[in-house]
Amino acid sequence: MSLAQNRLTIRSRITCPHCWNEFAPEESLWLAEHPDLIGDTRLGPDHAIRFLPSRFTADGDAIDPEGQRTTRLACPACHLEVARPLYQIAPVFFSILGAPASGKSYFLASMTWRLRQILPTEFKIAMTDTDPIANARLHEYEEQQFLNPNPDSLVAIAKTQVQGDLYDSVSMGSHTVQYPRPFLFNLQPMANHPNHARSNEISRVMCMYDNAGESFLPGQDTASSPVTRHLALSRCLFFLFDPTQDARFRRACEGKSQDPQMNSRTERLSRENSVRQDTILLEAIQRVRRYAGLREDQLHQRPMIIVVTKWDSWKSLLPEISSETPFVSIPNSPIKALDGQRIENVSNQVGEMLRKYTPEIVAAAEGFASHVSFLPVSATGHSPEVDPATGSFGIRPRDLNPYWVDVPMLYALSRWGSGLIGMTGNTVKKSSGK
Ligand SMILES: Nc1nc2c(ncn2[C@@H]2O[C@H](COP(=O)(O)OP(=O)(O)OP(=O)(O)O)[C@@H](O)[C@H]2O)c(=O)[nH]1
Ligand SMILES: [Mg+2]
Ligand SMILES: [Zn+2]
Repeated sequence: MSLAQNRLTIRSRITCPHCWNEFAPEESLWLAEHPDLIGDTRLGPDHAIRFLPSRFTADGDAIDPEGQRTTRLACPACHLEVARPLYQIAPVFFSILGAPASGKSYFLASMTWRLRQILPTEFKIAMTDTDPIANARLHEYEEQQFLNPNPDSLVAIAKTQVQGDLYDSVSMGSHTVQYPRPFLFNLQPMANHPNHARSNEISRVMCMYDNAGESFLPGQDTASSPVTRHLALSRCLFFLFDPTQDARFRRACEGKSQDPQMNSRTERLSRENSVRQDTILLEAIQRVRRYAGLREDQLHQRPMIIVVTKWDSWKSLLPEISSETPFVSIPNSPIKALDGQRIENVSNQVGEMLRKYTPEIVAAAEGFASHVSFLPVSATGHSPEVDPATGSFGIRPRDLNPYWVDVPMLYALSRWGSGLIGMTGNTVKKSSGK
């Protein structure tokens, strides 16, 4: 088949980042290029026809029924486009879950912005958009927050909706299915990375989603809206726990936090915000068990990181922890390593704090995942203020000062990844080759 004739190394199985169906590369459909070939059975009249080709160019690209050469591929099940790098580089899925307003979208935007800067400079890893169009929403978030031409104006990332332009609708004949748009990044070692020679083996396409908190509530993931099925594929689950939504944390922070989210909530507000965070966590655990076919008593052999968000608002509870970056230089090496000891120390302290105020969260996580860490992050480094124009919270770009927002992902990539990032005691060393 043509794809195999292609000079590129082709993976034997591809996982669709939209519908998570697994397929062989030769089952791929191609997108017609000819302008007359419009109207796809699954995606609708505005989309290029998907077809199984019978003619190919010498380079292994397909030729559409009108004779035009095409390079774009699609999943045979959902017909959505599958970016080319997924045919060559192994994917690694990460799930970000948490209650509405726990800080998922801010975390994602701040994390990807920060990773784009430090992965090349500190760790000699190139991070590029696998598909810039698919990542457009994240670009908007990053630009609004970090490249805003009006750094004094109040801006806000909108609440993530359960439907709309973050989703693709696919017609499956009798019914329509809504899939969340993935955010995809290529992570590849640069020429001066010690494992550059093993690039094929250690590079990854990092794949994440921005779900609405409501989608993690019981009954909200359905056959027609299977928006959280990535949970089962996730290399590491990031559960975002927001202390400002917990009455016990709010009480403990009384008089010690400037953040309006920490103010004791009026009865109306607390009723509106009555999603209990342990409900979200337990429901996510049930879903992973279901999708991954685990028994009730089986530990999931994947790690979970409890990411404790909005650190700026509760940092007075653990004043001895410093928010400086936990990176260390490696002698005679251009790359840094993560300070594993320091990160684990912080994890132990944050874990103890959660055990004190919200023991049910810790118990649920530890009863499920094979390894649980507790990492604090602040996506903004600053409390939001009420925007008089909208009545909702906003932040001034000038005030942004994220801390540790990249640490959970770096830690996951380092501990459970492929050799892209090292950790003290387990640094990335030049391999003897294979
Ligand atoms: N103090 C503080 N507030 C934050 C931080 N990150 C987010 N927030 C606030 O938390 C609120 C919710 O953040 P989002 O990222 O939109 O929450 P979400 O989890 O995406 O919520 P949904 O989209 O509804 O599921 C916003 O009003 C932010 O201003 C942070 O690091 N510190
Ligand atoms: Mg959101
Ligand atoms: Zn698909």
